[in-house]
Amino acid sequence: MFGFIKSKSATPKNKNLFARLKDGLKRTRSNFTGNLLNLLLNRQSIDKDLLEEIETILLMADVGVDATSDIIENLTKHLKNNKISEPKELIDKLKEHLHSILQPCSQTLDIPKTGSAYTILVTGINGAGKTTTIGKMAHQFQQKGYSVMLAAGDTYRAAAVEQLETWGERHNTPVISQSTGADSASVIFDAIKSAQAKKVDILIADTAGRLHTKSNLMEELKKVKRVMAKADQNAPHETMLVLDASIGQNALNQAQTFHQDMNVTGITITKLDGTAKGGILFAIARQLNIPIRYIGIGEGSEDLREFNADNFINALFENDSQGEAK
Ligand SMILES: Nc1nc2c(ncn2[C@@H]2O[C@H](COP(=O)(O)OP(=O)(O)OP(=O)(O)O)[C@@H](O)[C@H]2O)c(=O)[nH]1
Ligand SMILES: [Mg+2]
Repeated sequence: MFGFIKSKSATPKNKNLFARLKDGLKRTRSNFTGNLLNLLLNRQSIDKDLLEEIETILLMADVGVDATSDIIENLTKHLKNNKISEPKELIDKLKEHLHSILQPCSQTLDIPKTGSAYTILVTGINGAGKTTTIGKMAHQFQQKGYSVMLAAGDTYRAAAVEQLETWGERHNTPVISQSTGADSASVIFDAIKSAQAKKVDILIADTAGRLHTKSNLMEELKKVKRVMAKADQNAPHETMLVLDASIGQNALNQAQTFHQDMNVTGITITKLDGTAKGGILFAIARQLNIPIRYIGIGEGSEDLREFNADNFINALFENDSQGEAK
């Protein structure tokens, strides 16, 4: 039903993963796409209130002002140019447009397995989910056959090093650390040198959480980046920003400031399982056009998913009979 995005025949494992994605997104499904579908399936005729109601649902779901006006404009044109009598005929158009907003940002990390220490610098505000995301990513990369090393670059928060070391022990991943209070840039520099010497495929560096509005802390992060480039002129290969979806539009402000200061090359959006504000992905994609690498839909290792626009849209819209597109 309402599917324009082709689903390949789903294996039981894919079905299970897709069901977990849908379940992880259930609050956004009910608040956002659930409300849209209710409106379009139950309304008998198209009037000017309908577009206003669609607009309100989009704004309430944190899709953001710009993406919402694009969508309403697109629907208005579609209504003008086509003979449409029933609201439900708008569903595919809406789905298609939402998909087209996310599609350019649907780019997974493509890392060569050459033992040349591809470095990922992970940044974001306090509690966004950086350290947890690093632990999950490390596990997934190892499962794909990459060798991984972690750098405990959060030398600020007490127990941050231990938290990363616990993830390291869980999956047998080496962690390079110094004591709390050490210089973050020097820990990460040493880690790059060690990863190069050991011919590790991927080095993931944690950093301390910091508010994007604190300029001294952002300067410190820029210094980390400069020092990394001394160990490898292409490092960091990926500057990843971790954003907590549950803060809605604030995530957009954070992303804009981090991007100005750090030239972010990839985004991970966490905690989608606990929020109805999943529409924030559309706002971020529309506004920043930076690849969304992963989404977090829970606390387990498998609850970090490579972001895929087809799967995300299908999971938001489709009924239980449809499978994963990938
Ligand atoms: N439900 C849910 N919880 C998550 C997700 N990602 C992270 N968390 C939880 O969010 C909390 C904070 O995660 P951390 O990884 O410690 O966050 P951080 O950004 O490293 O925090 P600081 O180091 O203090 O800046 C932890 O309790 C995580 O388990 C997610 O996708 N879903
Ligand atoms: Mg942390």
